[in-house]
Amino acid sequence: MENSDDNNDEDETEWKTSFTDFTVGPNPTSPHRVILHFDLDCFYAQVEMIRNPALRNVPLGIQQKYIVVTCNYVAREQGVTKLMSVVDAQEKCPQLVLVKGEDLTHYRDMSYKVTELLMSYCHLVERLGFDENYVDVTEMVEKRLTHCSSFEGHVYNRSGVETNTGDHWRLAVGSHIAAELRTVICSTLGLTGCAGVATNKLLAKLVSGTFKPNQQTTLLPQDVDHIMGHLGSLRRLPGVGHQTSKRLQALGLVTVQDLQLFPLADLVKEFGAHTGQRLKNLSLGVDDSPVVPTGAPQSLSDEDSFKKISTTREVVEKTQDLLTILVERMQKDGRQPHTFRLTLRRYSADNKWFSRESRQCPIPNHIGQKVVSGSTDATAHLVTMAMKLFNKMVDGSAAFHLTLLNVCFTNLPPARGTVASGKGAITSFFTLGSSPRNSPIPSQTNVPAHSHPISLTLILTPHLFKSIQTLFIKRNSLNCLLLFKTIGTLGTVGPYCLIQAQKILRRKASLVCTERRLNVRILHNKDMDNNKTHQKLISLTRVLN
Ligand code: TTP
Ligand code: MG
Repeated sequence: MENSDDNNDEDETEWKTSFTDFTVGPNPTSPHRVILHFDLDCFYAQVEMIRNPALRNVPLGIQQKYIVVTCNYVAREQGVTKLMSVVDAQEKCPQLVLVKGEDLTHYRDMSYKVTELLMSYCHLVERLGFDENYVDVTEMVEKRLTHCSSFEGHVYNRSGVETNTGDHWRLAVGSHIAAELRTVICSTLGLTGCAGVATNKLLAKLVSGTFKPNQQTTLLPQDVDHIMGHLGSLRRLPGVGHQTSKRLQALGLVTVQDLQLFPLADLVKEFGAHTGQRLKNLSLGVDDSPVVPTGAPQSLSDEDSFKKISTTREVVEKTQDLLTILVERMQKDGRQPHTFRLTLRRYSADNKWFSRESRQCPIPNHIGQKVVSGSTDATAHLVTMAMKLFNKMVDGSAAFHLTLLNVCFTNLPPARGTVASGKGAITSFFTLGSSPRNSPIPSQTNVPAHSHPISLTLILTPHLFKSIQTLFIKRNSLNCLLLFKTIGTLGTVGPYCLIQAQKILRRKASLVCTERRLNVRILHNKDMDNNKTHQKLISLTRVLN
């Protein structure tokens, strides 16, 4: 997804920048990497259609302010597009049903569920915005003993159904894994999406939307020149934003092909050695960047844009509204923030999108503690801090015109109980059960369409989390059992049920544990419905949910 200026996911982008300076997965310069890129279909619209199935068959648009940020595919067939103005969309499609999409809570929650689900199959998952994830499945591919003779889904620029896999068996296996993961996402969460399969992140992202919706495409190395040569505008290159493309344009470069042909030395002169080389590589489809597992966010923020705020009273009110929600999110997260940042955007006719200014200050310990404990006066203290920062940027006694305010908690400690692996790698999620190393992804045949998953979520106290974490570290059956006994300390289930639960869970389940929550997701099918133990498990989930 391309972030709009008004999109509140600043903290989302910071999820992926946390641990970029070390290599985690397989060697990123290897030509044998298999990278998947997933992009959900009309994401916000799908979430709304799950919340209200009556919206499934009507043209649906998600409205933020005066813009339809996305719409379902029924609306797209009638000419509505993403980022169309509401007026234009209604003109194109008078029956368009509009749902307000300014509150991101449901989208954010679903977005994390998708990432967590992918992480329960492969530890190398990197989030990109709300509805995209990269997954490095190189190791999973190597571990599959079968060399596929055909590809799942489309193969870019090739029409033959049975493309000979030849040297590309890894990509072919990757295409099967992509299809299986799309099936799991659909059967578990009810979401469809597209996937791209290629040898690096850039190419996987570029190829994934070739056929939409709910389809997937693999790119073979011999077609890299073709896809790069047909991109057209430089803005199609992930990583080339508005500012960079303006600088490239000043050098006379408009298309990706222009950049391919432009001398590297001249790029280096303009951008420096690192960025110059990176731009050149991007234009050629070369991308060595590793898939960096997503860690806990390093900041949490919220913002709102508006036509005009020009009085101090309005600033106080808006800041208070934003902080009330942000403090709630911070409290759920459980970590104590140490820095507070206020960002604003002044109206500027000529440079509408890039005139943000920020000031930040430390959060005194007693206020940080109030935030975490959910104390009611935390917001009031923070508003006072915000106004001090505001006064450093704006002279409230003179006329001013703001179009955006953003409040942000930064300098968050790493999630407690994180598991270190490799050179300082931290991941706050860890999985058991359907780990890719232990068990295959349920394929389309063993996750029938009528199957429906059971999920239960336990909110963990620090003590419970610590016990569970210890048990996760050594994955053996004794520890599985202990794990369920630990859950049993909640006093709701007897040991017999736990043993049975564990047996079932080992067959078809994934566990994802974060510092605050343990998610147990059980993929089950009709056969299991008659099973007595399974019934017990269902009642267990009801009690615990
Ligand atoms: P996209 O993946 O760009 O769009 P989409 O998932 O709605 O549709 P597609 O089937 O084409 O992938 O963006 C993901 C979500 O992000 C989208 O549902 C709404 C939101 N969004 C914004 O808030 N602002 C934006 O500028 C865009 C493009 C999307
Ligand atoms: Mg999408």
